Amino acid sequence: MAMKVKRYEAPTLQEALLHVKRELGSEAVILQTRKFNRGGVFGFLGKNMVEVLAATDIETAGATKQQLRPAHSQGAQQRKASPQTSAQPAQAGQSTEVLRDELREMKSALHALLQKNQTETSERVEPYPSIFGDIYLKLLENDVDDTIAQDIIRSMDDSLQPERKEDDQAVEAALERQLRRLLKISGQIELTGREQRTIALVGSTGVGKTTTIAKLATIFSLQKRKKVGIITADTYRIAAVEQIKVYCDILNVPVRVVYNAEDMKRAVDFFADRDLIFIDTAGRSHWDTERIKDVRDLLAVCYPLEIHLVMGAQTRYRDMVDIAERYRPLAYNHLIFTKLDETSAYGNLINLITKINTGVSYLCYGQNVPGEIQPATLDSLVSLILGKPLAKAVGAKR
Ligand SMILES: Nc1nc2c(ncn2[C@@H]2O[C@H](COP(=O)(O)OP(=O)(O)OP(=O)(O)O)[C@@H](O)[C@H]2O)c(=O)[nH]1
Ligand SMILES: [Mg+2]
Repeated sequence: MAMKVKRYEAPTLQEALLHVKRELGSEAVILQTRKFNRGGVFGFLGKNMVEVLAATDIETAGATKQQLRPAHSQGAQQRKASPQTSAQPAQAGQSTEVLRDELREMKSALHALLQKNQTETSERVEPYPSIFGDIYLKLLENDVDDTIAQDIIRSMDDSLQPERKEDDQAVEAALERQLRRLLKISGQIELTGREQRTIALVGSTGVGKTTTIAKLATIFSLQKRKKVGIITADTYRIAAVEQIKVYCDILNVPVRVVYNAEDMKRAVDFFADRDLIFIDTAGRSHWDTERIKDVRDLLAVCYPLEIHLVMGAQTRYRDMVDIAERYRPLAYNHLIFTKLDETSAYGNLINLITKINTGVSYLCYGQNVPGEIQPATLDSLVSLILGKPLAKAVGAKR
Protein backbone atom coordinates (compact mmCIF):
# COMPACT_ATOMS: atom_id res chain seq x y z
CA MET A 1 0.00 0.00 0.00
CA ALA A 2 1.46 3.38 -0.92
CA MET A 3 2.02 5.93 1.81
CA LYS A 4 1.99 9.69 1.76
CA VAL A 5 4.04 11.43 4.43
CA LYS A 6 3.81 15.18 4.96
CA ARG A 7 5.09 17.81 7.33
CA TYR A 8 2.76 20.44 8.74
CA GLU A 9 3.78 23.56 10.58
CA ALA A 10 1.51 25.80 12.59
CA PRO A 11 1.68 28.02 15.67
CA THR A 12 -0.23 25.48 17.78
CA LEU A 13 -0.67 21.72 17.84
CA GLN A 14 -4.40 22.08 17.32
CA GLU A 15 -3.94 24.15 14.17
CA ALA A 16 -1.36 21.74 12.81
CA LEU A 17 -3.70 18.80 13.44
CA LEU A 18 -6.51 20.66 11.74
CA HIS A 19 -4.38 21.05 8.59
CA VAL A 20 -3.53 17.36 8.75
CA LYS A 21 -7.16 16.42 9.03
CA ARG A 22 -8.20 18.75 6.24
CA GLU A 23 -5.55 17.51 3.82
CA LEU A 24 -5.00 13.89 4.71
CA GLY A 25 -8.36 13.05 6.20
CA SER A 26 -9.35 11.61 9.52
CA GLU A 27 -7.48 8.37 8.95
CA ALA A 28 -4.15 10.20 8.97
CA VAL A 29 -1.52 8.91 11.32
CA ILE A 30 0.54 11.28 13.48
CA LEU A 31 4.12 10.08 13.37
CA GLN A 32 5.85 12.80 15.30
CA THR A 33 5.20 16.13 16.97
CA ARG A 34 7.85 18.68 17.78
CA LYS A 35 8.06 22.30 18.94
CA PHE A 36 10.54 24.62 17.34
CA ASN A 37 11.41 28.27 16.96
CA ARG A 38 10.91 30.06 13.65
CA GLY A 39 12.82 33.13 12.51
CA GLY A 40 14.65 35.71 14.61
CA VAL A 41 18.41 35.92 14.91
CA PHE A 42 19.91 32.52 15.73
CA GLY A 43 16.52 31.43 16.98
CA PHE A 44 16.17 34.37 19.38
CA LEU A 45 13.00 36.39 19.27
CA GLY A 46 11.59 33.77 16.96
CA LYS A 47 8.07 32.47 16.84
CA ASN A 48 7.08 29.26 18.61
CA MET A 49 5.87 26.73 16.09
CA VAL A 50 4.70 23.16 16.15
CA GLU A 51 5.67 20.63 13.52
CA VAL A 52 3.61 17.55 12.89
CA LEU A 53 4.75 14.70 10.71
CA ALA A 54 1.71 12.84 9.41
CA ALA A 55 1.12 9.94 7.08
CA THR A 56 -1.79 8.42 5.27
CA ASP A 57 -2.54 5.84 2.64
CA ILE A 58 -2.70 7.65 -0.67
CA GLU A 59 -6.03 5.93 -1.34
CA THR A 60 -7.61 7.29 1.81
CA ALA A 61 -6.11 10.79 1.68
CA GLY A 62 -8.84 13.39 1.93
CA ALA A 63 -11.36 10.84 3.14
CA THR A 64 -13.23 11.93 6.26
CA LYS A 65 -13.47 8.98 8.54
CA GLN A 66 -14.14 8.91 12.24
CA GLN A 67 -10.94 9.70 13.98
CA LEU A 68 -7.53 11.20 13.60
CA ARG A 69 -5.34 8.45 14.90
CA PRO A 70 -1.86 8.76 16.36
CA ALA A 71 0.96 6.60 15.04
CA HIS A 72 0.53 3.93 17.62
CA SER A 73 -3.08 3.13 16.83
CA GLN A 74 -4.14 -0.09 15.21
CA GLY A 75 -4.55 1.65 11.87
CA ALA A 76 -1.00 2.89 11.90
CA GLN A 77 0.17 -0.60 12.33
CA GLN A 78 -1.57 -1.93 9.32
CA ARG A 79 0.03 0.79 7.29
CA LYS A 80 3.45 0.67 8.89
CA ALA A 81 6.44 0.47 6.65
CA SER A 82 7.18 -3.18 6.10
CA PRO A 83 9.92 -4.30 3.71
CA GLN A 84 7.23 -5.19 1.18
CA THR A 85 5.72 -1.73 1.38
CA SER A 86 8.97 0.02 0.64
CA ALA A 87 9.47 -2.25 -2.34
CA GLN A 88 6.14 -1.12 -3.87
CA PRO A 89 6.45 0.87 -7.07
CA ALA A 90 5.87 4.61 -6.71
CA GLN A 91 2.50 6.09 -7.56
CA ALA A 92 2.19 8.23 -10.64
CA GLY A 93 3.69 11.68 -10.17
CA GLN A 94 5.89 10.67 -7.27
CA SER A 95 9.43 9.55 -7.78
CA THR A 96 10.58 6.33 -6.17
CA GLU A 97 13.36 8.32 -4.54
CA VAL A 98 10.96 10.71 -2.77
CA LEU A 99 8.77 7.88 -1.63
CA ARG A 100 11.78 6.02 -0.28
CA ASP A 101 12.94 9.08 1.62
CA GLU A 102 9.53 9.57 3.10
CA LEU A 103 9.27 5.95 4.13
CA ARG A 104 12.71 6.04 5.69
CA GLU A 105 11.72 9.16 7.60
CA MET A 106 8.48 7.62 8.71
CA LYS A 107 10.15 4.43 9.81
CA SER A 108 12.67 6.25 11.95
CA ALA A 109 9.93 8.40 13.49
CA LEU A 110 7.90 5.32 14.29
CA HIS A 111 10.96 3.64 15.64
CA ALA A 112 11.76 6.57 17.93
CA LEU A 113 8.23 6.55 19.26
CA LEU A 114 7.82 2.86 19.77
CA GLN A 115 11.39 1.71 20.42
CA LYS A 116 10.34 -1.85 20.57
CA ASN A 117 12.82 -4.64 20.82
CA GLN A 118 13.31 -5.93 17.37
CA THR A 119 14.16 -9.53 16.77
CA GLU A 120 16.78 -10.43 14.22
CA THR A 121 14.31 -11.95 11.86
CA SER A 122 11.48 -9.48 12.02
CA GLU A 123 10.91 -5.74 12.24
CA ARG A 124 7.42 -6.27 13.57
CA VAL A 125 6.25 -3.58 15.93
CA GLU A 126 3.33 -4.25 18.25
CA PRO A 127 0.51 -1.76 17.86
CA TYR A 128 -0.61 0.55 20.66
CA PRO A 129 -4.35 0.70 21.26
CA SER A 130 -5.80 4.10 20.35
CA ILE A 131 -6.23 5.20 23.98
CA PHE A 132 -2.43 5.39 24.16
CA GLY A 133 -2.52 7.91 21.34
CA ASP A 134 -5.20 9.96 23.07
CA ILE A 135 -3.11 10.05 26.24
CA TYR A 136 0.02 11.00 24.29
CA LEU A 137 -1.70 13.96 22.62
CA LYS A 138 -3.30 15.06 25.88
CA LEU A 139 0.10 15.11 27.57
CA LEU A 140 1.52 17.22 24.74
CA GLU A 141 -1.43 19.59 24.91
CA ASN A 142 -0.71 20.02 28.61
CA ASP A 143 2.84 21.10 27.72
CA VAL A 144 4.49 17.87 28.84
CA ASP A 145 7.80 17.61 27.03
CA ASP A 146 7.65 15.26 24.03
CA THR A 147 10.48 13.04 25.31
CA ILE A 148 8.74 12.61 28.66
CA ALA A 149 5.39 11.91 26.98
CA GLN A 150 7.03 9.23 24.83
CA ASP A 151 8.75 7.74 27.87
CA ILE A 152 5.39 7.55 29.67
CA ILE A 153 3.69 5.83 26.72
CA ARG A 154 6.52 3.31 26.34
CA SER A 155 6.65 2.52 30.04
CA MET A 156 2.86 2.12 30.20
CA ASP A 157 3.06 -0.29 27.32
CA ASP A 158 5.86 -2.27 28.94
CA SER A 159 4.04 -2.49 32.25
CA LEU A 160 0.71 -3.79 30.93
CA GLN A 161 -0.16 -7.36 30.00
CA PRO A 162 -1.38 -7.45 26.37
CA GLU A 163 -5.00 -8.18 27.32
CA ARG A 164 -5.05 -5.21 29.74
CA LYS A 165 -4.02 -2.70 27.07
CA GLU A 166 -7.57 -2.44 25.73
CA ASP A 167 -8.98 -1.90 29.23
CA ASP A 168 -9.30 1.88 29.67
CA GLN A 169 -9.26 1.68 33.45
CA ALA A 170 -6.12 -0.43 33.51
CA VAL A 171 -4.45 1.94 31.04
CA GLU A 172 -5.39 5.00 33.11
CA ALA A 173 -4.06 3.32 36.24
CA ALA A 174 -0.82 2.59 34.38
CA LEU A 175 -0.61 6.25 33.33
CA GLU A 176 -0.99 7.36 36.93
CA ARG A 177 1.70 4.93 38.03
CA GLN A 178 4.09 6.34 35.45
CA LEU A 179 3.35 9.93 36.48
CA ARG A 180 3.96 9.00 40.11
CA ARG A 181 7.26 7.44 39.11
CA LEU A 182 8.42 10.64 37.40
CA LEU A 183 6.99 13.23 39.78
CA LYS A 184 8.67 13.99 43.06
CA ILE A 185 7.64 15.69 46.26
CA SER A 186 9.99 16.70 49.03
CA GLY A 187 7.38 16.82 51.78
CA GLN A 188 5.98 19.71 53.72
CA ILE A 189 7.78 21.32 56.64
CA GLU A 190 7.40 18.97 59.61
CA LEU A 191 8.53 20.05 63.02
CA THR A 192 9.66 17.05 64.96
CA GLY A 193 11.07 17.15 68.44
CA ARG A 194 13.06 20.10 69.57
CA GLU A 195 15.17 20.57 66.53
CA GLN A 196 15.01 24.02 65.09
CA ARG A 197 14.42 24.31 61.34
CA THR A 198 15.74 27.13 59.19
CA ILE A 199 14.15 27.61 55.80
CA ALA A 200 15.26 30.05 53.13
CA LEU A 201 13.29 30.93 50.01
CA VAL A 202 15.27 31.95 46.94
CA GLY A 203 14.24 32.74 43.40
CA SER A 204 13.77 35.35 40.71
CA THR A 205 12.32 38.79 41.22
CA GLY A 206 8.62 38.94 41.98
CA VAL A 207 8.08 35.19 41.94
CA GLY A 208 6.29 35.27 45.30
CA LYS A 209 8.95 34.56 47.96
CA THR A 210 7.77 37.15 50.49
CA THR A 211 4.10 36.29 49.95
CA THR A 212 4.82 32.57 50.39
CA ILE A 213 6.78 33.19 53.60
CA ALA A 214 3.83 35.18 54.93
CA LYS A 215 1.51 32.28 54.07
CA LEU A 216 3.82 29.71 55.71
CA ALA A 217 4.43 31.89 58.76
CA THR A 218 0.66 32.15 59.25
CA ILE A 219 0.22 28.38 59.10
CA PHE A 220 2.99 27.72 61.60
CA SER A 221 2.48 30.59 64.03
CA LEU A 222 -1.32 30.86 64.08
CA GLN A 223 -2.55 27.38 63.19
CA LYS A 224 0.22 25.19 64.56
CA ARG A 225 1.16 27.49 67.41
CA LYS A 226 4.87 27.28 66.75
CA LYS A 227 7.46 29.90 67.58
CA VAL A 228 8.33 31.47 64.26
CA GLY A 229 10.98 34.07 63.45
CA ILE A 230 11.56 35.81 60.14
CA ILE A 231 14.85 37.10 58.84
CA THR A 232 14.76 39.25 55.76
CA ALA A 233 17.72 39.88 53.54
CA ASP A 234 15.38 41.42 51.02
CA THR A 235 16.71 44.93 51.52
CA TYR A 236 17.12 45.71 47.85
CA ARG A 237 13.88 47.67 47.79
CA ILE A 238 12.70 49.79 50.72
CA ALA A 239 9.15 48.60 50.11
CA ALA A 240 10.24 44.99 50.54
CA VAL A 241 11.28 45.53 54.17
CA GLU A 242 8.01 47.32 54.83
CA GLN A 243 6.03 44.52 53.17
CA ILE A 244 7.44 41.81 55.43
CA LYS A 245 7.21 44.02 58.52
CA VAL A 246 3.51 44.54 57.93
CA TYR A 247 2.94 40.78 57.70
CA CYS A 248 5.03 40.19 60.83
CA ASP A 249 3.11 42.83 62.78
CA ILE A 250 -0.20 41.22 61.87
CA LEU A 251 1.09 37.78 62.80
CA ASN A 252 2.93 39.01 65.84
CA VAL A 253 6.07 37.29 64.62
CA PRO A 254 9.48 38.87 65.31
CA VAL A 255 11.50 40.00 62.31
CA ARG A 256 15.17 40.83 61.82
CA VAL A 257 16.47 42.75 58.83
CA VAL A 258 19.98 41.77 57.72
CA TYR A 259 22.39 43.47 55.35
CA ASN A 260 25.44 41.24 55.55
CA ALA A 261 26.73 37.90 56.80
CA GLU A 262 27.52 39.27 60.27
CA ASP A 263 23.96 40.56 60.69
CA MET A 264 22.72 37.21 59.54
CA LYS A 265 24.78 35.34 62.12
CA ARG A 266 23.49 37.64 64.87
CA ALA A 267 19.88 37.23 63.72
CA VAL A 268 20.14 33.44 63.71
CA ASP A 269 21.58 33.55 67.26
CA PHE A 270 18.83 35.93 68.31
CA PHE A 271 16.25 33.39 67.15
CA ALA A 272 17.80 30.49 69.08
CA ASP A 273 14.51 29.91 70.91
CA ARG A 274 12.40 29.71 67.74
CA ASP A 275 11.02 26.41 66.37
CA LEU A 276 11.17 27.69 62.86
CA ILE A 277 13.07 30.49 61.12
CA PHE A 278 12.14 31.68 57.65
CA ILE A 279 14.68 33.60 55.63
CA ASP A 280 13.43 35.87 52.87
CA THR A 281 15.99 36.77 50.24
CA ALA A 282 16.07 39.48 47.62
CA GLY A 283 14.83 38.46 44.22
CA ARG A 284 17.47 38.59 41.57
CA SER A 285 17.32 38.43 37.88
CA HIS A 286 18.73 34.99 37.24
CA TRP A 287 21.27 36.57 34.88
CA ASP A 288 22.73 38.52 37.79
CA THR A 289 25.19 35.85 38.90
CA GLU A 290 27.07 38.24 41.20
CA ARG A 291 23.92 38.90 43.20
CA ILE A 292 23.12 35.22 43.41
CA LYS A 293 26.60 34.76 44.90
CA ASP A 294 25.76 37.46 47.48
CA VAL A 295 22.71 35.46 48.53
CA ARG A 296 24.90 32.36 48.83
CA ASP A 297 27.41 34.19 51.05
CA LEU A 298 24.61 35.39 53.31
CA LEU A 299 23.08 31.95 53.65
CA ALA A 300 26.46 30.30 54.21
CA VAL A 301 26.48 31.41 57.86
CA CYS A 302 23.20 29.76 58.77
CA TYR A 303 23.63 26.11 57.95
CA PRO A 304 22.00 23.64 58.51
CA LEU A 305 19.45 25.07 56.22
CA GLU A 306 16.73 24.04 53.83
CA ILE A 307 16.65 26.04 50.64
CA HIS A 308 13.45 26.16 48.61
CA LEU A 309 13.73 27.46 45.06
CA VAL A 310 10.55 29.38 44.25
CA MET A 311 9.39 29.09 40.65
CA GLY A 312 6.37 30.65 38.95
CA ALA A 313 4.29 27.89 37.34
CA GLN A 314 3.49 30.20 34.44
CA THR A 315 7.18 30.59 33.53
CA ARG A 316 8.26 29.26 30.12
CA TYR A 317 10.05 25.94 30.39
CA ARG A 318 13.27 27.24 28.87
CA ASP A 319 13.36 30.06 31.42
CA MET A 320 12.63 27.63 34.25
CA VAL A 321 15.65 25.57 33.25
CA ASP A 322 17.84 28.71 33.03
CA ILE A 323 16.70 29.88 36.46
CA ALA A 324 17.23 26.46 38.05
CA GLU A 325 20.70 26.34 36.50
CA ARG A 326 21.69 29.83 37.69
CA TYR A 327 20.55 29.12 41.24
CA ARG A 328 22.34 25.79 41.41
CA PRO A 329 25.31 27.23 43.42
CA LEU A 330 22.85 27.77 46.27
CA ALA A 331 22.29 24.01 46.49
CA TYR A 332 18.51 24.28 46.87
CA ASN A 333 16.87 21.03 47.86
CA HIS A 334 13.16 21.82 47.42
CA LEU A 335 10.94 23.45 44.83
CA ILE A 336 7.93 25.67 45.51
CA PHE A 337 5.64 26.39 42.58
CA THR A 338 3.72 29.66 42.82
CA LYS A 339 1.16 31.32 40.54
CA LEU A 340 -0.52 28.06 39.58
CA ASP A 341 -3.59 30.25 39.13
CA GLU A 342 -1.89 32.10 36.28
CA THR A 343 -1.69 29.17 33.88
CA SER A 344 -3.85 26.26 32.79
CA ALA A 345 -1.21 23.86 31.46
CA TYR A 346 0.94 22.21 34.10
CA GLY A 347 3.23 20.02 32.01
CA ASN A 348 6.16 22.28 32.91
CA LEU A 349 5.94 21.02 36.47
CA ILE A 350 6.81 17.47 35.48
CA ASN A 351 9.32 18.75 32.90
CA LEU A 352 11.25 20.71 35.53
CA ILE A 353 10.98 18.13 38.32
CA THR A 354 12.48 15.45 36.09
CA LYS A 355 15.07 17.83 34.62
CA ILE A 356 16.51 18.99 37.95
CA ASN A 357 15.47 15.97 40.00
CA THR A 358 14.20 18.06 42.89
CA GLY A 359 11.05 17.43 44.90
CA VAL A 360 8.22 19.93 45.36
CA SER A 361 7.35 21.12 48.87
CA TYR A 362 4.45 23.54 48.36
CA LEU A 363 2.03 24.72 45.70
CA CYS A 364 0.74 28.32 45.77
CA TYR A 365 -2.16 29.56 43.72
CA GLY A 366 -3.12 33.10 44.60
CA GLN A 367 -2.18 36.45 46.11
CA ASN A 368 -4.23 36.12 49.29
CA VAL A 369 -2.45 35.85 52.60
CA PRO A 370 -3.25 33.68 54.46
CA GLY A 371 -4.39 30.80 52.29
CA GLU A 372 -3.89 29.75 48.70
CA ILE A 373 -1.04 27.42 49.61
CA GLN A 374 -1.01 23.63 50.01
CA PRO A 375 1.72 21.10 50.69
CA ALA A 376 2.52 19.38 47.40
CA THR A 377 1.34 15.79 47.19
CA LEU A 378 1.80 13.26 44.43
CA ASP A 379 -1.98 13.22 44.06
CA SER A 380 -2.17 16.95 43.45
CA LEU A 381 0.73 16.92 40.98
CA VAL A 382 -0.71 13.95 39.06
CA SER A 383 -4.11 15.67 38.87
CA LEU A 384 -2.55 18.86 37.53
CA ILE A 385 -0.58 17.02 34.85
CA LEU A 386 -3.76 15.16 33.84
CA GLY A 387 -5.47 18.51 33.34
CA LYS A 388 -7.90 18.39 36.29
CA PRO A 389 -9.19 21.82 37.40
CA LEU A 390 -6.78 23.62 39.73
CA ALA A 391 -9.15 23.87 42.71
CA LYS A 392 -9.84 20.15 42.53
CA ALA A 393 -6.21 19.25 41.98
CA VAL A 394 -4.87 21.07 45.01
CA GLY A 395 -7.87 20.00 47.06
CA ALA A 396 -8.47 23.58 48.06
CA LYS A 397 -11.74 25.23 48.91
CA ARG A 398 -11.82 28.28 46.71
N1 LIG B 1 -1.49 35.08 41.10
C1 LIG B 1 -0.58 34.90 42.05
N2 LIG B 1 0.17 35.92 42.46
C2 LIG B 1 1.09 35.71 43.42
C3 LIG B 1 1.29 34.43 44.01
N3 LIG B 1 2.28 34.55 44.92
C4 LIG B 1 2.66 35.85 44.92
N4 LIG B 1 1.95 36.55 44.02
C5 LIG B 1 2.04 37.99 43.68
O1 LIG B 1 3.27 38.24 43.03
C6 LIG B 1 3.73 39.54 43.32
C7 LIG B 1 5.14 39.47 43.89
O2 LIG B 1 5.10 38.76 45.11
P1 LIG B 1 6.26 38.88 46.19
O3 LIG B 1 5.91 37.94 47.29
O4 LIG B 1 6.53 40.30 46.54
O5 LIG B 1 7.46 38.30 45.35
P2 LIG B 1 8.99 38.21 45.77
O6 LIG B 1 9.53 36.97 45.18
O7 LIG B 1 9.13 38.40 47.23
O8 LIG B 1 9.56 39.50 44.99
P3 LIG B 1 10.98 40.20 45.19
O9 LIG B 1 11.21 40.30 46.65
O10 LIG B 1 10.83 41.51 44.51
O11 LIG B 1 11.94 39.31 44.49
C8 LIG B 1 2.75 40.11 44.32
O12 LIG B 1 1.84 40.91 43.63
C9 LIG B 1 2.05 38.90 44.89
O13 LIG B 1 0.75 39.17 45.35
C10 LIG B 1 0.47 33.34 43.53
O14 LIG B 1 0.59 32.18 43.95
N5 LIG B 1 -0.43 33.63 42.55
MG1 LIG C 1 10.22 39.77 48.33
